[in-house]
Amino acid sequence: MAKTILILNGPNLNMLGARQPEIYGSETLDDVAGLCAETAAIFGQETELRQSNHEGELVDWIHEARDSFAAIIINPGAYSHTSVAILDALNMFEGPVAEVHLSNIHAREEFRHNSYVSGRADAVIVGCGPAGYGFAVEQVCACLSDAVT
Ligand code: CA2
Repeated sequence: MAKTILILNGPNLNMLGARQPEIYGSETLDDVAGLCAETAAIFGQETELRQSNHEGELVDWIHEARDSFAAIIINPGAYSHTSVAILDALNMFEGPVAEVHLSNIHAREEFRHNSYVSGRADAVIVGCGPAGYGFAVEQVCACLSDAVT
């Protein structure tokens, strides 16, 4: 049976749609979950979206993904710029990894320009808003179908 694509979201992303719509848009994380599920269905895949405000919980979920999920899409939020722990966990995962940022982190404050996670990601999508998650699903589905052909 095909494994699911795990979509992880870091701190404060549960507030999506409720605050700072000028930066992050007005769609909610539930809307993002719907977009991802619909996009994955086109490719015969399924998605599961999770969000945590805790670095260790994200690390635990990445460990879980090693046996239980086909690919990881991750918006690590502010942990992108600080977390070697999340990078180390992703380096232990063997499937495709795509990193998503709603905003263009390169056009924002300098401290947002580096993402540790980008060192492991197979694809990085920034500045496309919630649509970026859909692009990431398309990308990992393409990687997964390449892997079986
Ligand atoms: O652009 C992105 O997706 C970020 O990962 C979002 C993070 C930020 O720290 C990164 O530099 C870039 C912040 C997530 C905060 O999410 C909110 C959503 C709605 C309202 C307030 C915060």
